[in-house]
Amino acid sequence: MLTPNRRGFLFAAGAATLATAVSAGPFFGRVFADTPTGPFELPPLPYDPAALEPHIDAATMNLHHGKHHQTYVTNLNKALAEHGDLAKLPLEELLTKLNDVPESIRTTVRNNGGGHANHSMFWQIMGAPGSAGPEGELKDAIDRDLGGLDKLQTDFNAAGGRVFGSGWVFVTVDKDGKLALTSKPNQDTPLMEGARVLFGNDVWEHAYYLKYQNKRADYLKAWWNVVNWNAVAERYAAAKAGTLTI
Ligand code: MN3
Repeated sequence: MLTPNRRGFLFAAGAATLATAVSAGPFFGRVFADTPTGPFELPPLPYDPAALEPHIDAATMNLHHGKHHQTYVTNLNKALAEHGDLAKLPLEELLTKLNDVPESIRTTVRNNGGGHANHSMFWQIMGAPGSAGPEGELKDAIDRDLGGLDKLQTDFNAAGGRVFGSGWVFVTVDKDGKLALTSKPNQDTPLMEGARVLFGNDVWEHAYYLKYQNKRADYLKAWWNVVNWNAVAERYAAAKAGTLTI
């Protein structure tokens, strides 16, 4: 039998679930009363799941966002359910304090917190094909620090090809606007070193396998068609202003 307290909790969680359902519609069916619904939440995709076709298919986007990313959020919230002090931290701060996270949940927080940060960035920096290339200060920085867009794409794709197993390729940006190329295994992110991510690409098989099967190089090449350079430029400006988070 449920205790009154437990019942009270379930009622409160139910109300929260209803509120979530109103704002996030399609995710309603995956929220359960005894699963914490916060503090971290799945951000909605900023475009239709089919918007990136033909380069990234809608089925991949639906699974990737609605299942994979949702699972990182759910597991992160579960791990932090009894660690209110850590749950209060902004994600980018939590990820720089992994050494302060209890050993019993540290790997879970690293993998799922990293996964939440990486994917939140990833949806934001993509968009419908046809974005104009980098312009202005962003273009200047790419020319200065990464040898221009053609060389960046060649080097970035090569780095993505070298990731053994699952991981990410990133371009980081510092407060002076300086850019650098790096890659990370699993769901690790430069945020864990206190750095900031300008943009990055997911080279886990779940990001491309439905459409590209084992041809990761084809996915890496096609992905540039859906980079939203306006969104990247906004992140670049935020980094220089010191306001870029995840
Ligand atoms: Mn992914």
